[in-house]
Amino acid sequence: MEIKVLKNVLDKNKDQAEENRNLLDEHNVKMLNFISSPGAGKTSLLEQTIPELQKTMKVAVIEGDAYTSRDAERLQKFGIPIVQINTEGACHLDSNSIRNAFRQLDLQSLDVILVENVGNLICPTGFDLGEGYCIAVLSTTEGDDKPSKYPMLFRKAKAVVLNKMDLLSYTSFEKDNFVKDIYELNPQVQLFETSATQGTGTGEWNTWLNRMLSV
Ligand SMILES: Nc1nc2c(ncn2[C@@H]2O[C@H](COP(=O)(O)OP(=O)(O)O)[C@@H](O)[C@H]2O)c(=O)[nH]1
Ligand SMILES: [Mg+2]
Repeated sequence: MEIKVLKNVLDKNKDQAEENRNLLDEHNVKMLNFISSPGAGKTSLLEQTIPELQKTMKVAVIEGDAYTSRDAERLQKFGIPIVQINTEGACHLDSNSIRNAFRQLDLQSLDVILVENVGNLICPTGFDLGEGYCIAVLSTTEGDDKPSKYPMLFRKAKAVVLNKMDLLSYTSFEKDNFVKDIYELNPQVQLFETSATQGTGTGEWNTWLNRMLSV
């Protein structure tokens, strides 16, 4: 019985995600779902990404957070539409909350929606939002074993951004192990190394992203 209930939840989510995807296609809007553990650097990466995308595209953000609007406040400086979703403790966004967020946006006027999911390496991965691609962010301070411990995310990601490269030498993070595990899980993945606070490595990331969103 319990299994049936869970399946229903996931089926319902999947159906709404497909509707979201169709709606985005109709309006020619691309959507990316940024997933990481809390503090890996999603918002910091968005702070490096939005001004570059803004040069050629109309960007909006959907911010997922358990309780606060702090990340949305950090992004206000870019003057773009931002919709905050507070999950009231839930550990992931779902496709219905994204559909509700769309109602606050003028999809016709947009080119790309960046979704910052709730910080968590497991739950957001099971809930399709209707995004085109999912982007995984991992930081060097979290340990090189995380891809093999949380394979679902790293299998599904179109790109993995290894952030906090400026701290690499202060950690025991073995980059070779990380790279080997990532490519074993996902041979097609795009891999980037950044320091989002220092703005290093973000040029390659932005170039790839711009190209990917322009096709
Ligand atoms: N040293 C360093 N700190 C970073 C980097 N990226 C983010 N941080 C810091 O890590 C903390 C969490 O970053 P944030 O972007 O809020 O992570 P989020 O929870 O994934 O959105 C903040 O204090 C950031 O300033 C980085 O590349 N290097
Ligand atoms: Mg954040």
